[in-house]
Amino acid sequence: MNFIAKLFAVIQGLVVVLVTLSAAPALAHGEKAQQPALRMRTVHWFDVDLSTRKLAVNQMLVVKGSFIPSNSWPAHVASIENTAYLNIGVPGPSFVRLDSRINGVPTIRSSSYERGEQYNFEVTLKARTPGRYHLHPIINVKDAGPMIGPGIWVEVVGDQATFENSITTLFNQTLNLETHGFANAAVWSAAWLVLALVWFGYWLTKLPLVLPRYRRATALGENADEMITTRDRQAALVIMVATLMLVAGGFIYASERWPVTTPLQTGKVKTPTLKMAPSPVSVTMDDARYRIPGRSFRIELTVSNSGKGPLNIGEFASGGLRFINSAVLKVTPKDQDDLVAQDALRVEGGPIKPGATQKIVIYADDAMWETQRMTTMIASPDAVVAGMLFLFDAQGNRYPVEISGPMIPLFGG
Ligand SMILES: [Cu+2]
Repeated sequence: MNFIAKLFAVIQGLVVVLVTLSAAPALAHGEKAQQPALRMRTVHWFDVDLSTRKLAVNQMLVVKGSFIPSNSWPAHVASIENTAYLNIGVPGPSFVRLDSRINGVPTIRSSSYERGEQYNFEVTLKARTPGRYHLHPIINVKDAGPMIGPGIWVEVVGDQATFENSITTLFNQTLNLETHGFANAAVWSAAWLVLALVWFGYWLTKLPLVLPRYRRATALGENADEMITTRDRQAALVIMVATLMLVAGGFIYASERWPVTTPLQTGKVKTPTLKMAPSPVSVTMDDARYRIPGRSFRIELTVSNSGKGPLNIGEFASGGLRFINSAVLKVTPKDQDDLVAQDALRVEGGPIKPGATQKIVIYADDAMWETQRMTTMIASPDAVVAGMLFLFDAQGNRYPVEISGPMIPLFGG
């Protein structure tokens, strides 16, 4: 074997090893792969929950929650303030979506969402295919891609054969959307395939093809058109007339059969922002350091409280990870993949007294930074982090506020 051949053999071996290693059970579907900056500085999701974790085919599932587009949205990522669309990320067509609303507005179409404003969403799904799914709310931002919300496991039981998905049209026809139009699509696909095969078959009769014909065409140079015979032109004419007749005939038939049609609605709707009570909290992030060996985030804040009672910091949430201060807030994980660290937020310098402006230091320490691959943020050329801080008063009222700023990585100590 010469050197090149040996090299190829080694590469081939490596490929086999890599493919075998990657065949371990893959339950996640890429949520960890998204850049930390995209997860921390685009959409802050919270209160996401499902009406049930287990349901049968044909039963309804309501996905509810809130989101706030980040004020620190990266400049190089297309903005949610242009065009965005709320969706549900779930493997395959396992549900059908019957209704979807943001701040009460139906989101059949795209909309745009303002940074720093809160939006409450509610999506109603009907279970279609039995299975166990990791379901995420998603906002697709035009030119930027999907911004993925927290995932929750849901199980669908039953038999897909019993699935019903019928609608009544404005003309009182009942249509079964599982099968409606299928025969039509199949017949048209077959018709075009047959026509294409006839065209292809005609040219196959002119063997030998490809290289011999190419050589002949090259040899003939400017006179290569001589290779096209009168019979070829006649065949082309027949195929062309058949194609045009199919198109025109199909159009005339469809407009006779269905005289009234409404096109799919593709415009944009306007979503009003929520009228929120003025928040008593204002926060600036003075310093943020991520200590790599300790998987520890230390953030210095200046917090002002213009309210009437003391405020405590109960939660810091960033990039889909939730760090809870258990002295203030009790949170039970929804399932084994819920990204909640129930006792991972340490707060120094609180509570924030009414009327006061205080320096606070918070520590969000958990291995999740590493296991959820958030630590690659240290490799970002734009190392700015953002997250939501949730403050609580003595009555249990919650005040969400976004914090953001540059982050400095620490490699030791
Ligand atoms: Cu998932």
